[in-house]
Amino acid sequence: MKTIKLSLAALILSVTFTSCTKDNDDPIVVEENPLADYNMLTTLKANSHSLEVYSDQDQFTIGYNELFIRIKDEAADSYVSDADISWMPVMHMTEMMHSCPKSEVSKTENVSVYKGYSIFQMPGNADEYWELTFDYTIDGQAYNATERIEVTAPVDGKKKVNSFMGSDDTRYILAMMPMDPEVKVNDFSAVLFKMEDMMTFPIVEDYKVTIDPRMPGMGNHSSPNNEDLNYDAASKAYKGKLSLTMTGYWKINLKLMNADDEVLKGETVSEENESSSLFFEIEF
Ligand SMILES: [Cu+2]
Repeated sequence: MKTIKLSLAALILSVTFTSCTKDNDDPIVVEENPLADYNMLTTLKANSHSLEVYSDQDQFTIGYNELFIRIKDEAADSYVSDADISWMPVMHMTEMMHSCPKSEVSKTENVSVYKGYSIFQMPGNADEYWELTFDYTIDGQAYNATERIEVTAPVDGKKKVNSFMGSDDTRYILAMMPMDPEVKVNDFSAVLFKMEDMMTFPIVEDYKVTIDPRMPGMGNHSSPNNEDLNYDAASKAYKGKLSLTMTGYWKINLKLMNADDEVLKGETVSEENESSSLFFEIEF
């Protein structure tokens, strides 16, 4: 993961500049974009503000999207710090509307950059689309902005999110967190939510996700030293280890268990049953 560049160089530059131009009352402050290494996915223009949404990815896709937000005050031509931001993604389908799991929007070490994540469970199409709404407060004044966004299936076509009904008649969403797979024992994380209603998706704590990575193209062999995903309260994610012994296509078979170790979804892989109905995919 990239880190957000602090504008230290810009600060030094502007101080130097100011001291050399005592005649000029209005020194130019050169501000480096702290998100220069990211892609700007969309800009919402409203209330004389531009809300810029950035990501490591080059588009909104189904699954886990880590997003960064900046608010530009168009009149002052500067970025707003100390805003309070909340957001709501809503999918407008032909028969209904629904939201998706998402984090709060929080501040980062750079005062003009805010961040959060959103987990889209399905892509838009010609008749059905996602809309992103921001409610934000600057200096006690409340604003909002809404814009339609394109949410696409991942470029590599691999499954990174599961939306399913558990054996307890609860609908869950389980998403893999982004990782750069390598031939080694990798850190591996996922986030789990339940669908309380169309608009509410709380995090599910203290369940367990077992993993069984297999290479279906090579006799469905597995790998040693995997560790099942257990809930980590600090990060509110499920964490474990994924062992990948070679490059290629891996199907990571999963089972979701509740706190009583009852299986809510997924099956054990065996000679007779080559895969689970709950899985992620990786190809590298
Ligand atoms: Cu939908």
